[in-house]
Amino acid sequence: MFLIFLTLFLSVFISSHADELHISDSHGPISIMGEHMHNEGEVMFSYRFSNMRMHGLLNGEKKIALREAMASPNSASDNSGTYMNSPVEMRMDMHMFGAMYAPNNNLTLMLMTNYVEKEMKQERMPMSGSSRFDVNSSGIGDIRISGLIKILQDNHQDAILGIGLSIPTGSIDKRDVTPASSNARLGYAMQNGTGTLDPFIFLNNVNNLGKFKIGEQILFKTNFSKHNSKGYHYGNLIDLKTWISYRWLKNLSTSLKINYKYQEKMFGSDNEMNKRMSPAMDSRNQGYNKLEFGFGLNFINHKEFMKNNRLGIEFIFPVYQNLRGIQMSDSVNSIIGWQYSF
Ligand SMILES: [Cu+2]
Repeated sequence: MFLIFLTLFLSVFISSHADELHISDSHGPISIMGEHMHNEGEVMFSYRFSNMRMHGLLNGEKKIALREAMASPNSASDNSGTYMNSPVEMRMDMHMFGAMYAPNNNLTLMLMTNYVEKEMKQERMPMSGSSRFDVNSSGIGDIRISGLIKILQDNHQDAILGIGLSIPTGSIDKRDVTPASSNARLGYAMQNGTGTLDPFIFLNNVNNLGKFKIGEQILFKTNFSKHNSKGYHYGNLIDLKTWISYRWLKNLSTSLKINYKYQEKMFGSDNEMNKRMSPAMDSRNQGYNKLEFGFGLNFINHKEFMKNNRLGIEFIFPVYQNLRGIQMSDSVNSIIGWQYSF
């Protein structure tokens, strides 16, 4: 992984002699993928680092205390049993690697993969002394390939149809030490992938109003292969984004993004995850409606040294969360990213 990154970086220094200057707002906020295409023969590499934090619990829309969560019925025992422990907080660091290539002006191919590092803090029920423990997992996530097809492109508007496939390269058998076992399979959120082949389709539109740009993206992701090897699959995902950006300078723009996400419930469950153990192991506690705001900045270097290298930063805040069952509540997600095309 490191070698790939090093190669990318070297290729930047060798080939950074494009004549024209690229413009800051010709790409959308850094958290959005597939919002631009490339000209024939162009290649782009990207790296994004995202740090996501979750803290505390929600039951539906309502805040719920850890002890309350542990006293709630699990879905394993006819609602008569409760949970033995509860998640307290979670941190996820994600390194995202991307490549784009345009074989012609009407088609851009995109490849994305990532490496995740996750940590979840849990608390045991009062009967077990309320002690806390951490579980960790890391590894490669799922790979996403997609094709971006030009629908319309002129001075005022840019419309793209994207069709893609998520390939289950991420592990769904991540394990760690817990008070109950020295080698327990971790909960759904701690796994690195979905375990299923998931096709997705999206429409992206950007309207160009001089220094302002307004964009929309509608994405729908579903599932081909039904249950994965552990007996479950994630439900459909609908992801709606709209953003507005303002170009202050040729090399600097800022953006405001609104993102609505609907994740359907989970189908099936992993038999090795004990639903009595934790809300995080109970497949009933999956799925959500979420609304987020994102504040972003795009910068593009116009100096000779590392010319046309882009830097994007975005901070994403949850505005509304309606979670299915008991789940951890999102707090801030920060993303920083680098992009370079030649
Ligand atoms: Cu690109």
